[in-house]
Amino acid sequence: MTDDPQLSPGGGRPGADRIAAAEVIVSSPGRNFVTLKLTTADGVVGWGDATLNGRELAVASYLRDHVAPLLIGRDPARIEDTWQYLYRGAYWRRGPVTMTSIGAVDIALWDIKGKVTGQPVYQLLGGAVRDRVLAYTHAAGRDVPALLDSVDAVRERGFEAVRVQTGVPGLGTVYGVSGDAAYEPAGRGVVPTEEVWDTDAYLRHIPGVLAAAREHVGPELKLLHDAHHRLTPGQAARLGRRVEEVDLFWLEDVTPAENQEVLRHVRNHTTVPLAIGEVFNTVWECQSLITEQLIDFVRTCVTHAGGISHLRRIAALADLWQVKLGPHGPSDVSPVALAASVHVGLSTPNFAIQEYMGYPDVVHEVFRHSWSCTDGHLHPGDAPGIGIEVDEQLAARFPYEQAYLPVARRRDGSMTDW
Ligand code: KDG
Ligand code: MG
Repeated sequence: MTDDPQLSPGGGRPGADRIAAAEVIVSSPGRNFVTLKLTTADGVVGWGDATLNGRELAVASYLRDHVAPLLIGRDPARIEDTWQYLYRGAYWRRGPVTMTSIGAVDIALWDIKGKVTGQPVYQLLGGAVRDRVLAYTHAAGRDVPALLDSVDAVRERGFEAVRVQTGVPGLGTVYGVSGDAAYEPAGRGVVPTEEVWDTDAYLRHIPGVLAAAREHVGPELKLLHDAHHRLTPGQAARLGRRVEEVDLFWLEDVTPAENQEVLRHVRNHTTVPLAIGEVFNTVWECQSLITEQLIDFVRTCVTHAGGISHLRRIAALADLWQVKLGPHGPSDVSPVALAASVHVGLSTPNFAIQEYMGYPDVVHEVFRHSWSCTDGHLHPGDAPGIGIEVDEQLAARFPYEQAYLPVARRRDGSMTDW
């Protein structure tokens, strides 16, 4: 700090351009979203996404109780300094709640900088390096015929890349095949529902499913599959080998990868492209996955991994090792975060693909956006900032409803990884 009474927190002199309000909006237009609104004294508004599926209120409290008071009076132009202040200035760092909060602030500050300068954020990030951003969406079915119908429907919408998930014989509900596209399987209620999971049954079934999908679509369509952290390194290595002929674009989250080193076993036994990282919150959680070239794609999300500034830092490290970015973007990542991610996608050389699950109409009405999705490609639009306007009155008509992803137990009743 300084002795000069004219200097305010965040550097510089107090003025009309300082952050005057930091508000957190929790709404549930079909599903829960946490949205940060920063307003400068002269009325410029910046939006950020702070949605953490199933832990929404923890982030809302972190922002309201611990971060908002620190932002008042700060200079919104100092994006990097604010990131460093919130990250290094707190003794308890990292983790999804902290990093999602920092991510929301960072996105909102980039939005303000764009509006103040009259530029879309991708221009401030160095300008477009591509004309549009490749997106993949989801196809799913309880069995193979239903899955192939779903793939056809996605192709008819113009998508060139599709994630394929199916039910498993003998199991009831299975991850990614809930039928409720709006909620990326989640149920309302105070306690999560429980599902039964059987890795052996999955491993017997899935290679045939992926082969059938490839046979059905021919060589060009990009096929992706998410194992959702359910395998050991040995199981993952065997699965990778068995599906090599399918020519997957990626096989996602084969292991939890909390221990990054275990991926080496998978890597040594299969050439199937590996994608990991939607649950990672910082570059340090994917550091050795990248520098040891244990993965091909890093899936960190702009919201959960510290915002635009930190996602760019992860991308920069990944670029040195020919690892590409393929950010998380299901329906629990709000249109605000999607906007931020697409600005990064348009301006980052090693950005490969953006997940895009889409949203029900009401979500588009609450979060009006300049981004668009046409023929399986996204573009952020050219509105200043990230290109989002939130209809706060409409959002207020949809109060928070407690909801959780289901949890999964093995046949013997023990818990399995999400
Ligand atoms: O909140 C959890 C979901 O975002 C997750 O299940 C989605 O794995 C997912 C994906 O790849 O979209
Ligand atoms: Mg996933």
